[in-house]
Amino acid sequence: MADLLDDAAVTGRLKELPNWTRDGNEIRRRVKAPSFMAGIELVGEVARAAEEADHHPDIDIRWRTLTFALSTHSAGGLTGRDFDLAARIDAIAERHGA
Ligand code: H2B
Repeated sequence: MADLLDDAAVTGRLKELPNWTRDGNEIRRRVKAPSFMAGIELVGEVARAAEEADHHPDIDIRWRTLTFALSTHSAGGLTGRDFDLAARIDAIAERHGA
């Protein structure tokens, strides 16, 4: 099981991910896609990355605004798996012009 990160480690990892903010046991990022369908395609690609990592974000879709939230439920907080997937979501968002 992935190790829970302490506050200092979370702060350190967040410095590499300026689009993400911490909200308690989660990190979250809002993404504005160029269109609704571009957002849906972006979500599809995030879903494939999530399956590959066996780690899954909560996803909120409102027209072309997407919110991704990550937490490691089995560890009861934030682990390296959340930050690794966050970096992948950033790369996917960038490729989709978001
Ligand atoms: N995703 C997230 N975000 N947190 C988890 O703890 C988690 C998950 N656990 N995806 C995984 C699946 C677990 O259920 C499987 C068995 O590895």
